[in-house]
Amino acid sequence: MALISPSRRLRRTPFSDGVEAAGVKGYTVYNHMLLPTVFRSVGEDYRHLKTAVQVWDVACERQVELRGPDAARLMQMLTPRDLRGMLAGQCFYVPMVDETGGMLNDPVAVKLAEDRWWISIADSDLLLWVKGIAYGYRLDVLIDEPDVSPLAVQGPKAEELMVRVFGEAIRAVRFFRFGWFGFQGHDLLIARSGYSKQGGFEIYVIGSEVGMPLWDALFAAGADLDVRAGCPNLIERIEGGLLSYGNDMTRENTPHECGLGRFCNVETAIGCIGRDALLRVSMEGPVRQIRAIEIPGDPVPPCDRIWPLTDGRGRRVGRVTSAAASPDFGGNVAIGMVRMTHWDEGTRLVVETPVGEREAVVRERFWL
Ligand code: THG
Repeated sequence: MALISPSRRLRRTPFSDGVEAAGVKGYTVYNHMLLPTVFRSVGEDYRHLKTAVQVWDVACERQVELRGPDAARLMQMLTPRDLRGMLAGQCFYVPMVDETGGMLNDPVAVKLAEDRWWISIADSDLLLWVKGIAYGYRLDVLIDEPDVSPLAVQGPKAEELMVRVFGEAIRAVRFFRFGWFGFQGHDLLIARSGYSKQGGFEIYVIGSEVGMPLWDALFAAGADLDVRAGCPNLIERIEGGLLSYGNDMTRENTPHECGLGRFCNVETAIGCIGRDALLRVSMEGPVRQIRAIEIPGDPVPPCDRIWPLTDGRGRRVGRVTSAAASPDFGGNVAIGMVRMTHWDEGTRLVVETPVGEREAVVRERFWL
């Protein structure tokens, strides 16, 4: 494939110098920003992520900040997940939908205070939707994209590395909670979260000044832990069932189709946009849903377009939207959307890949 031409529109991050020095081999574009996709090879990065600790430049997980008296009200308008029980210091994975119930984003909501929230967005221009809603409803809230850049520390040795840099207190941070930690005179918000199933933390770095000093400190402290630069890993995230907005779901899908019904409380999320549409789909249930798909045999190429799923007789029953060869499961792991008639565990289907037809088997999940 050709190179990506750099320009100001394709934003660098506070950690880009470190990423380049570490020998990044591939990038994608996410929220108009560089996101590394591979350092050594996707397979080598995968094995290392599952055994050691990696530092990820995920600055592309941009924050949409809501600040002001109407911040909490606006936040509840944006998601069908009930936020009434959410405390400052918590993070919630929240589907966001339009008035038809179509997925607009699947961010992590970070509650800093009753009147101050961050929406840590996936790859869509959510800021424009949020500003439009606030303006249309004349809400008393300021909305912008602050200069905040998440740096993730992921892997089984992540906690050990974090303790060395931030102290023992980091151990007390629970899953999807955060605390404030000092580093060279800067306050950093650190949550136990991240886009892998290997455990770890996300450091929300405010401003760009402390980016490289923090990057360097993590590598200096973790030399004997074999800390390496890494990135969200395609194989590991498919195995873990972590969805990718724009790949596995779009505005065409409801949260229920995406298997995100457990993050929707349509009865109690009063005031949420799309509530009427979602009340219908949550009553009737979806007629297609995201499934883990196994594609036995040789490695398939990257899934950069829809791969149709058919039954044995050539009739269309769904699609595959992400796929990768998995060293630990053998064959290929994939994510797809499958019609109700064919979504049961063990159903054998055919997937049309760019390299020809392959067997596909519906799975409950890849992870345990
Ligand atoms: N961290 C932060 N921002 C993000 C992501 C992240 N923004 C973009 C993207 N990732 C948003 N998508 C997801 C998808 C899955 C999860 C988080 C963000 C996730 N899911 C867990 C799971 O499914 O096992 C836990 C969900 C839960 O139980 O609440 O972590 O990664 N800052």
